[in-house]
Amino acid sequence: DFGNPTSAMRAGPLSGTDPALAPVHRAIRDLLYRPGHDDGCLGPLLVRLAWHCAGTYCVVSDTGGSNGGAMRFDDEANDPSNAGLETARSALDDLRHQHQLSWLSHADLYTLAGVVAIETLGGPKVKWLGGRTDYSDAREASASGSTVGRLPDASKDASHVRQVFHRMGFEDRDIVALCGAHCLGRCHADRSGFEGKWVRNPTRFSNAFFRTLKAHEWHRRSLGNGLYQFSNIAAGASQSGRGSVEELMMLPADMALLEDPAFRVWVDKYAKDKDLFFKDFADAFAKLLELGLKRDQDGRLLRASGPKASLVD
Ligand code: ZEM
Repeated sequence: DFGNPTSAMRAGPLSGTDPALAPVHRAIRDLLYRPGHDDGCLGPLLVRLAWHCAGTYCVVSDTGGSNGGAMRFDDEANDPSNAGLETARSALDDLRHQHQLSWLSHADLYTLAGVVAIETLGGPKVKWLGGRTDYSDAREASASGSTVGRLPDASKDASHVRQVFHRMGFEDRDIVALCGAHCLGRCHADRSGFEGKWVRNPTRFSNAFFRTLKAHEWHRRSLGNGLYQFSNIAAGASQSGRGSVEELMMLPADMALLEDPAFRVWVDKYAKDKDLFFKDFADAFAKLLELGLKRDQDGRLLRASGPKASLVD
């Protein structure tokens, strides 16, 4: 059946090692280095896109998740949590057009791009399976109810973080591992209201988020928009003191990982053991991208949250 072009067209690739995906991997890698973008790299934004596509999943109602590509339509596109992600979507939509990838769903491309970015920026290989289908229009996308407001709020504490990730079906160990993705990229005042980067090199996937979290004394800093974040530089630090230190930041929700004793166990382990972090992150990120997708032994979708068209009998 694998060799049957009709079924391949309909179902898309199943496995991340499908040879048809090699040029797609290359095209995504070529997209990463963008002189005009933050730190010259689109990778962190692509990782955030994949996470926000999948992180709307709810285990109880079996709604949300990456299947369907709902962020292409207004409701999810306009969720304030998704501010800034249109840049990532339009870069991938252009890529899909240029490389004639109509056989690959947007939902597959948005998740695959995150996986390719993580690996290219020095992170672990994440297992990825295809076969997601797209909602055909906004009506279909909103038919199963809105998922707006389901992503975590950075200004909140450990209990909020647990609540949101439990809704997806994750436990403490996965939660902390997933948050290690804050080794990549930045916060933007005009998107989330927070600003700055977590680690010194924000285009290299590593366990630096955990090492940095533990390495500094963090000082609360008000941002003038009602929000506050944490800085490695004290408010009163002299200009000469500042000169030699690069300013880094943590969100209140990042600090919760340090302050909550059960989260802290994993922060300590991942700060010490990069291989353990890479393994746990790869497992948790793969699980994130599969939320809502039920497959048979061969990887074919049996059932999926999202569009009805994705049901396979
Ligand atoms: Zn993030 N994240 N995130 N995150 N995130 C931001 C940026 C990035 C939270 C959060 O509020 C924010 C995960 C978990 C959580 C990335 C990946 C992953 C920003 C900054 C905020 C506010 C947005 C802006 O202003 O541009 C919270 C509260 C989280 C959990 C408690 C998980 C899980 C991720 C992936 C596995 C990435 C890569 C970025 C950087 C984006 C960029 O543009 O550079």
